[in-house]
Order: sequence, then structure tokens, then C-alpha cells
Amino acid sequence: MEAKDYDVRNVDISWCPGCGNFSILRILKETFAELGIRPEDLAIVSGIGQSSKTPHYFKTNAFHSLHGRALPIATAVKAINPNLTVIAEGGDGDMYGEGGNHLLHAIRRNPDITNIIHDNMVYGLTKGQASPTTMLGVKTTLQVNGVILEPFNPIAFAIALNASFVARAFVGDIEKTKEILKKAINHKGYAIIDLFQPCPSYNKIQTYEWFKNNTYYLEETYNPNDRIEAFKRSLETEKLPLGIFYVNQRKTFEENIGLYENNKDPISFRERNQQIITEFIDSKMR
Ligand SMILES: Cc1ncc(C[n+]2csc(CCOP(=O)(O)OP(=O)(O)O)c2C)c(N)n1
Ligand SMILES: [Mg+2]
Repeated sequence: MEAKDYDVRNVDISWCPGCGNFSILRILKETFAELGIRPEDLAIVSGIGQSSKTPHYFKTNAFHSLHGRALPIATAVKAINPNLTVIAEGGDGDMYGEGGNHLLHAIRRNPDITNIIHDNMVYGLTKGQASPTTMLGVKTTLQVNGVILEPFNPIAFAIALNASFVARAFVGDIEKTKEILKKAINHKGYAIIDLFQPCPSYNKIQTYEWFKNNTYYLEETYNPNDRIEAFKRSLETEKLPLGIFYVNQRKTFEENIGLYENNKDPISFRERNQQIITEFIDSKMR
């Protein structure tokens, strides 16, 4: 498997020169190739935004959905065909703003999917308004006097809700990001990766240099099974930690729905799907 196996031909990429999304695209293709995941065994679901266009530039199963709605769709894709590696991806505006409600319930459901957020701390597609992760005081095309709200902390939020895998990465460090992504994809259960990404057009503050100077990696001896310590580390603001903050082993949504206990065949391929689903629902209602 090679990264080019995921390339699509004759497609115009609409990202600006220098956009962190180019690196993310490369990182994702290399990660899937190195994990030996074939394009037909992968599904990428996205919302709306520059980041959410990623599936267009991938030769694989793809669903470019509605704004903030990648998570429920990815949850359903995994539930009906657990053999697929399922990625839900989008931007900070899409996942933390418009899709915030879905984020919290995806964490509760714990489907075995990987949720990648291209976090450039701005609404890129709509030309530079503040997103939930834009920092306090930052002036934008809309918030001309500076943002007045505290930024959303996705890492603290995910740990507080007991998400089963919580990590943050920076796209400027390709090898480390691939390493974190591989662990997230191999983890059984919902994995969230807040992936720092510069937006050279609309975020002139959080540049490559800024991310380099304002982040550091959790140390080798750090124990990601300690939820309280993970929460404490997630609250650090002087320099933002990168790496795997927190991991737990919880039953997945696919396990909890009970459709695969006695039959491993994906329900999408079973005969008389509707009858099985109806019987299953009936048995749960009784
Ligand atoms: C329901 C709805 N509200 C608002 C919009 C306008 N809109 C499109 S993308 C976007 C924000 C995208 O920001 P982000 O997810 O951070 O993606 P980026 O472009 O930065 O990668 C907004 C507000 C929309 N398309 N649909
Ligand atoms: Mg964004």
C-alpha cells in the first residue's frame, strides 16, 4: 500500500497556498498506507469547511455531509459495517461549533471511529470569522475589536466526558502526527485528535512558528490512563501540550447495540436487513 493509492486524478484543490490542509492530506494518505488500509476498506465522512473538503481529494468511500453532521453519519457507517475503518473529519468551526451537540453524544456512544479536527482556530471557508477555538482578544474579519469569549478547550471537554482516546497533534510535525494517528486508528472506540493547522490566509497569529513556539510534547513517562492528571494537563495554557492525553477501554457502540454478538457479518450485507432490525428493536422494547 502506498500513499499514491489514495490519489484522485483531475481534481482541482481549492485550498490556499501554504494551507496546513495539504500536509494533513499527505499525512492521512501516508498513515493509511503504512497501516495497510486499502481504499475500499476506509470511509471518510466530513462536514462543511475547507478542512471538510478533504474526502474529495481521496480515492476512497467518502461522504461530504452537512455542516457539523459528520459524527452521526460516521457512527451509522461504522454500525452497519464494522469492517470499515471510519474517519470523521472537519474543522474547529464544524466539529466544535455547529456540530458541538453531536460531538458530546458521539463521545457518550463511543463508536469505534477516529475523529480528526483540523484546528486552525478560525472559520477558513467563510473568510476568517472567529471559531470556538479562536483565542481571546484575537481580531478577525468579523470580530473587529477582538474576540470576547474564552476559547473552547476540546481536550478538557473530551476528558471530562470520558472519551476513550484523546490526543492533540501539530501538522508541522509530520512523523509525530502520523504516530499519534496510527494509535488513534488502532484504538478500539471513539478517538478524538485535535490537530493544530495554520491558516495562512485568515489566521495571521497562529502561524507555523507560533504553534512550534507555543506547544510541547507530553513526556515519555506520562501515563495516559490517569484521567485526573490528563484533565490537569489539558488545562495548561502557557504552552499547549501535544500527544496522547487520555486513553480508556470502554465498550463500543457497535458492541452495545448487540447486532454482532452472534453474527459478525456487517448488517449492511445481511439478507432481510429490515426484518433483523425490526426483530432487534422489538426484542429491546419488550
Ligand atoms: C448551517 C450552516 N451554517 C453556516 C454555514 C456557513 N459555514 C460554512 S463553513 C463554516 C465554518 C467552517 O469553519 P471550520 O469548520 O473551522 O473549517 P475551515 O474552513 O476553517 O477548515 C461556516 C460557518 C453553513 N454552510 N451551514
Ligand atoms: Mg477552521
